[in-house]
Amino acid sequence: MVAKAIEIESQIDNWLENMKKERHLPDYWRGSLASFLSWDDPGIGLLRELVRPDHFLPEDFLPGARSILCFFIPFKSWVGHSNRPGDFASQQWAQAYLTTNTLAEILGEFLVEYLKDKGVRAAYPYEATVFTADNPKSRWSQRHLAYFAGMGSFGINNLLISEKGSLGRYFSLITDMEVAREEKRSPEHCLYKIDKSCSLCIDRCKFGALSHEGFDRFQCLAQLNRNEGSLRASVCGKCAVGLPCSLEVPRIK
Ligand code: B12
Repeated sequence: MVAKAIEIESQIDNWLENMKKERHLPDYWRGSLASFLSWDDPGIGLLRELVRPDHFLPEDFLPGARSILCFFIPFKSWVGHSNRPGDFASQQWAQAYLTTNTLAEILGEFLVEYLKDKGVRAAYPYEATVFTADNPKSRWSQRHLAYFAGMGSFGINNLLISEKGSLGRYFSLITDMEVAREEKRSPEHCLYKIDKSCSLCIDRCKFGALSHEGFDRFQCLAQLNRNEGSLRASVCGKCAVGLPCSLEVPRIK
């Protein structure tokens, strides 16, 4: 392996630090997490069942694909705290979302060049952000890929809880670098799934999207659209902030 996950993490962190200085950005991010997933991991075959029948396969982005580099850019606690009060998302939450999404594409191009210098071909899945209001599911699910790369477990709020919590954003690259085929699966991190000792995220959703009956993605999308009206960003995040799983793996009581 010519590039290790820990090496990629430091490349991401240095790049974000330079961007922050160059563009005088607020201090949004904690240190990133990265993990590689082998192209022939059984999880990849499941994506067309778990997400949507036309989910992309690695080679759709890169002929000769051999691995997926998944990475998580976690937000600092103040970003989450800013979003606690009220029913509408905070300006800071919206800005952190927009800035991180915009930079992620440029970061992706930087990593593609970085890997190219090491003789590795890579591609950035720009289509990952595309979905329609009638079917709010992507053809490249960053969480499910990161799950199969062992980066975390799903909370009852559908968010992937990494070792640095769920507060942040997941991205990925497809590469032709061979990686060890090992089934990495994270231990369970959601307290509700462990012993039903927490369902705060459900209490926090006031919009009929998240309940003990399940998740209504259309109710959720409707609230995101309401926020977009005032914040110019399709966000909410009330089910993600100020929770035991937001910033770390929750400790079992
Ligand atoms: C479409 C979309 C939406 C839709 C639908 C959300 C959803 N849960 O699917 C809407 C518009 C409603 C939405 C809302 C939000 N989103 Co959104 N969204 C996406 C997008 C573009 C695609 C998601 C997708 O394809 N979903 C597919 C369906 C199938 O996912 P699912 O129903 O949650 O999957 C469940 C099943 O698979 C189930 N399951 C059942 N059996 C099995 C078996 C196995 C083995 C497994 C693994 C799973 C499984 O477990 C999963 C979780 O419950 C991704 C970016 C990307 N390209 O991945 C961001 C993404 C999921 N969103 C994100 C965020 C943060 C939000 C919001 C908080 C808004 C905000 N930013 O303020 C809310 C939270 C909604 C919620 N609580 O689920 C983040 C989540 C980060 C994290 N820590 O997990 C993502 C990953 C963006 C990013 N780049 O980081 N979003």
